Amino acid sequence: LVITVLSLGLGLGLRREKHQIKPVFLSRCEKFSGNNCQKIWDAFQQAYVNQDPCKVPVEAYDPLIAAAPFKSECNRMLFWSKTKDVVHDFTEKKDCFITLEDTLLGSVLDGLTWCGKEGSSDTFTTGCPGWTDCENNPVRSFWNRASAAFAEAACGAVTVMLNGSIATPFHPASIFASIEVKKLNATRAKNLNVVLVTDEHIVANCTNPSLKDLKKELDKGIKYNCEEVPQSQIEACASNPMAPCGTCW
Ligand code: C8R
Repeated sequence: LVITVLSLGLGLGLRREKHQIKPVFLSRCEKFSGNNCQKIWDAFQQAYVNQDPCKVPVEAYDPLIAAAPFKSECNRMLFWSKTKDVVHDFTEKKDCFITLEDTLLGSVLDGLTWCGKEGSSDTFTTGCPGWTDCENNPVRSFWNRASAAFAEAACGAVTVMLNGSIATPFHPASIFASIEVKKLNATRAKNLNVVLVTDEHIVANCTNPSLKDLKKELDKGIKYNCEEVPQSQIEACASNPMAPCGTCW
């Protein structure tokens, strides 16, 4: 019995440990040198602890963004919508582009779920509202706030990988359409290069109506360009260490 109780307790403890967000946050954060990760954690937590998890506004993360601001990486910033896997396969293999997940805050929080509760100073990772359960949930407000700050920092030629296998590659409800495009500023960003990633089933090409909307929504002065690129070509480029960034596909 003693052994059973002990191993049960240990099992539960380990399981609880697995769901703890703070050690994950800190260890991912420490990979970026020159930061005070405890201070960044504190700024993160204050956004949502002790609050109704459906009432966390995007501004709640302002102190977090201030604690770990985005650097402008001219000509290297890459946005995406519905192309996460191909984009990160590419950025992992080749040092050409910076996505939000390559920054401290993006990499620390990628794939995580968190929320608080009124009357508690804890962080929870289960029982949190889903993306569409309520608009002002802690995870959605974070990505909205971080995406806005990341897009505001964009300069020079900006690239976005969109999905040519869906009917509306530039979807109004996406973060790219609803937040990032609106934050691209012509005094900083000079070009928007759309890479429409296609597979055997091309559903949308560069003449897609949603892309006309994208072009129209751009701040005047930002030059628009669109190219259709097969996913296989992007993968081949990612796997070729000799291929230069500019003329990779
Ligand atoms: N961005 C948004 N959402 C992000 C994200 C990110 O960097 N990183 C993660 N893990 N997520 P989508 P979109 C999660 O619909 O809406 C930035 C969020 O939990 O394919 O246009 C990034 O800079 C969210 O549920 O794309 C990029 O340019 C989905 O992934 C756009 O916004 C959003 O995936 C992508 O947002």
